[in-house]
Amino acid sequence: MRRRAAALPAAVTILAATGAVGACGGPPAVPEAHFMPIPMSDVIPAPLEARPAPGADFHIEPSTVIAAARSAEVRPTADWLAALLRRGTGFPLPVVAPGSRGSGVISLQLGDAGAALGGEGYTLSVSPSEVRIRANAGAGLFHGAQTLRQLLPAAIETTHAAGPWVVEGGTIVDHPRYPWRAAMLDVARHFFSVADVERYVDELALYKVNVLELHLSDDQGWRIAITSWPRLTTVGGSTAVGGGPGGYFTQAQYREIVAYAASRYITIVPEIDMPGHVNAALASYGELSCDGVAPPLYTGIDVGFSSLCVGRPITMRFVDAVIAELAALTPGPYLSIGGDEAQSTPPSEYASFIAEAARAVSSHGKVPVGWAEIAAARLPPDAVAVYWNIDDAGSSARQAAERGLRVVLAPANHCYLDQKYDPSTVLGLTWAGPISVEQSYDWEPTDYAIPAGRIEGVEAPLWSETLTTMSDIEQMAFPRLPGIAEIGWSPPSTHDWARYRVRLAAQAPRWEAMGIDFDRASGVPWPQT
Ligand code: IFG
Repeated sequence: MRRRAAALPAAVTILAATGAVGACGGPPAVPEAHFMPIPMSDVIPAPLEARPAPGADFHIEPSTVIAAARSAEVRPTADWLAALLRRGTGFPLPVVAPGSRGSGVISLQLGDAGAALGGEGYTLSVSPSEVRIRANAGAGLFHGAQTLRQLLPAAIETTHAAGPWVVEGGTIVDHPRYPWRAAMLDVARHFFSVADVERYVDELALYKVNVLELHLSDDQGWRIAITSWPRLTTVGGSTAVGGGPGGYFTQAQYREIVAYAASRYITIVPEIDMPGHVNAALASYGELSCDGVAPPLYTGIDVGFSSLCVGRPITMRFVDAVIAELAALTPGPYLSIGGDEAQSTPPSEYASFIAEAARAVSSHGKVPVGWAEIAAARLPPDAVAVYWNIDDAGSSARQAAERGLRVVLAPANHCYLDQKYDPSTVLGLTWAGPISVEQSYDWEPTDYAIPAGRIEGVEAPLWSETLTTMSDIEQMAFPRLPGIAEIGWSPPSTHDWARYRVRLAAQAPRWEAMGIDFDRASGVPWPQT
């Protein structure tokens, strides 16, 4: 294991390396305490291939430039990378036309990266004169930039920090194992602001997550304005679990979130949960309830007690109107109809409702997504089923695969970030937990007897019954989310808890620099602060 400079201020580390003064100002430090760049093997998710080239390190200097075309495919990454590096180093780091020569170039190159890399893969080559990220598409350039970011000291996440800014020499060839590497955020039980959602998007981007499902409606709240059904938000969005003020996204705010996520190559999948989990909608429009009476707003955390009145004409008019408006606001290809825990919907009517709602999604140009129970219904072949309910021992996942659906694995006893780490965790639920960091990492999508060709990827849901702030989100998502992102991206051969826990611990200085309120959960050798 190559020694790595501890999280000392870089200047002190440099002095220690020269032996001029000891790391703490005392007698000269032991000679091997030389400045060491972050090793490629530390990157999370683990890259497909990483070949360090000792001594071929690249130094970002005041004279360094970023060479990138101004095309739509390249500009989001060039602008994002320039902003990060300028803020961290204080250097000008101008973005210049590609092909610029001279030393100290960070170049983003699009095209001819090899078909094996697909649209999300990249190569990263680091030599003393150039850092080169090459990819077939913008997403690959952006993922390469996240790897470059992780190869720089954590101080790059702060403002005008002291260098040196050294990137380990060598080459990385990388592309994801699965196309669907998702997080899910429940903004219905408790509402979160645009700023909170966009901060979470930035945190997801660091680990190459490329899908964020937004759980926009539930019993306790409806969180997206629907023009043709305004009381969904004015009434249905007016409260939350615990009786707080609730809230909702206007359509302009939702568009802002979607655009921000797209600039980080993250696709938003909006979820309107139905036919269950609909008390907020019923409280807004009594005509949607079978007895025609609007139930009171609900601020508890029970599930399974509400249902749309399936089979009634107004119900499908409602469903179609909501899906039509949401599809028009969503540039991504997917729209989720939820479908979970419909315990108050007559079982004989569940499948026909789901089939009709899925047809509405298709008719508005989107691919239906839902929790894996939807596999009971007739669905279009490209539909996506998200497996979560460990109480069915994987049967809903297998049924989805047998019916030709694409299956995303989100087994609640590994992926539900709303579960406590251990009994002492203040936040979180317990029904599928506790979920230690090891428990969240130590599983494989292939553990569920689903044909490999049916596995679309993984998802890490974060339900918000017990969460109210961004800090709460970060305490539950970090440090467990990066491991699920790694399972979705990296080759199974890299999947080793004993080595991963050390790589995970090395992320802590970066989270501290980013101000992420992560939980110093047990089982991980966190650096001493
Ligand atoms: N199950 C419910 C969620 C949420 C969760 C909390 C799904 C698909 C338990 N449905 O997970 O609404 O309450 O862990």
